[in-house]
Amino acid sequence: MYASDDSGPAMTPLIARPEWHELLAHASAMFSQSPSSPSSQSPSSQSPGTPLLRTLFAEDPNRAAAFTVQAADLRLDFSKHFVTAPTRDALVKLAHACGVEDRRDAMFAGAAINQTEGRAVLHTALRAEPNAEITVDGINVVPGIHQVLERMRNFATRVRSGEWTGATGKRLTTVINVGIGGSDLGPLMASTALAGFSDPDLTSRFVSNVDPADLLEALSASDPETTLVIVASKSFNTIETLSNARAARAWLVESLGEEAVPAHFVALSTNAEAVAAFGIDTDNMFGFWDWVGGRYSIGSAIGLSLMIAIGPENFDDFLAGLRAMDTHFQNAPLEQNGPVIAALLGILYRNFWEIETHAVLPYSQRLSRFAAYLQQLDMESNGKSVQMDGTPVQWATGPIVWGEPGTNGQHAFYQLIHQGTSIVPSDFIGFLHPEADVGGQHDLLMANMFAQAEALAFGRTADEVRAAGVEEALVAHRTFPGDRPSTVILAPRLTPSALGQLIAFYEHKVFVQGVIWGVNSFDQWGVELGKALALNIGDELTTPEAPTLDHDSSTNALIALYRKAHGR
Ligand code: G6Q
Repeated sequence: MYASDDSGPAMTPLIARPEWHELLAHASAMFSQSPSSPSSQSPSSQSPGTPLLRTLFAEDPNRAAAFTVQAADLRLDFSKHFVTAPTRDALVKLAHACGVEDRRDAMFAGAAINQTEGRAVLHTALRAEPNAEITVDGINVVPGIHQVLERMRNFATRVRSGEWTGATGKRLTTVINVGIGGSDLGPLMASTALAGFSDPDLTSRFVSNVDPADLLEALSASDPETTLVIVASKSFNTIETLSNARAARAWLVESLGEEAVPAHFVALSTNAEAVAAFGIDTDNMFGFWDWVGGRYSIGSAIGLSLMIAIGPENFDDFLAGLRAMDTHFQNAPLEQNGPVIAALLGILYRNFWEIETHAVLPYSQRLSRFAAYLQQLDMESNGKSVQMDGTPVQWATGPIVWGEPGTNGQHAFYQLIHQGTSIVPSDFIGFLHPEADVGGQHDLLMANMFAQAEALAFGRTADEVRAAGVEEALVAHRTFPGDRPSTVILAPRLTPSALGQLIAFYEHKVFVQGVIWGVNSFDQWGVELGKALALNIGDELTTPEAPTLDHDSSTNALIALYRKAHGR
């Protein structure tokens, strides 16, 4: 068992491990075989040769099956990556050497693995069965989790049925979630993804940005008499959220009076004192705990807006989906473990191919916010450059994550992925069955997804272009190098359970990478600095007396210009 005062498994520097060197030799050999690898691309190279992925598939007719993993309901096809069985073995050896399994077990057991904040990391407990036992500081946290879930279910049911009404007795039909970052992106993404499961009589809105346009847009489309405002803030001291919540409260009070607040405002937070000070009765607060990180909080009270939209039963299915992937992650051998393999491939590209970005390409319009959600999950977790013990890493860490749904992206940025000078490993995410179909369009959607993954991997050689009768002057332009690796993730349907599985798949992928890189995936000091600096500059922008500015000359000039524009 991993002890909380240990400095983690990365006692031997990652790059000094024999497994790292084995992998380096292995990856370099493969790297040099791909005509598309950066080292093979010189200005003089006329046309790339046969893509390495073509060779790998030709050598092993069983390749697709050999590199496909079933993780709960997700079918994960990793065959279009630069891996052979020995590569996979070398990657898995690295994971073993870095203590991935011990660290995973420590997380699930409630050890304080978030060392810089001295906290356990227990988003997995949020979806544990009621009879599970997970202790933090000697106390089983599971009963408390289920008590909050039960209160959420009761409240959501009453709102949905119209039993819980607004102050004037009208049914609440608009739910505005006011929160930011982890208190916004999860419920926003999941509500968008599961809109097909939502009560059509309810409208969900999300206000996050301190830009007044965000709040005004939501309020101007809402009626105070029929609106429920959910103030979602773990700390309840986030300036954006409190500013928006105060303004929303004033909007309500202006038309319905102070006494209307309890019927229209609830809070999701760990900070009961601040909730009460804000003016929300703590009877109308749904709590959670410091061991739930913001970006991992969708299964906690932060999911209340989602539960109201899709109903408690669907929310339970969502939790069951998260739990199904937890079970897979805990039990599957590493070489058959979906999140582990995905993490290791990410390490292969980031550290041995020096690739900086990773694209997430869902073939589902409902997943339009999924890449944004993963951006936070991945980049806030592993965008770190010091190890647990504070020493600098000597290897690359988290990639830049980005993406948009297909097929839209195909008509925009895919050009670069196909024929640009950067290799962008990509995740294609699709569903066998649509929520509803229109004239066979789902077939077309999926045909596009399969075709893109195929074209990226295998390309189109110059000879094939010539054979198609293309004039010589255009051959180079119409040649596709291939060797653009991707994972194809398929689920039967986009259900609450499937969404839960997808989320947990990525949570655990990010976790495994953080363990191998030796960083703390669960703090976010970079966010904290921005919060503190903005408070200071906020005062300088608004104070009536000209402040003494001691920033750099650029920041000083910007502040002065802004003050002048406002006649201050
Ligand atoms: C997430 C981060 C961050 C956080 C927001 C909102 O992991 O910690 O995105 O969720 O800053 O914080 P509050 O919920 O405390 O308002």
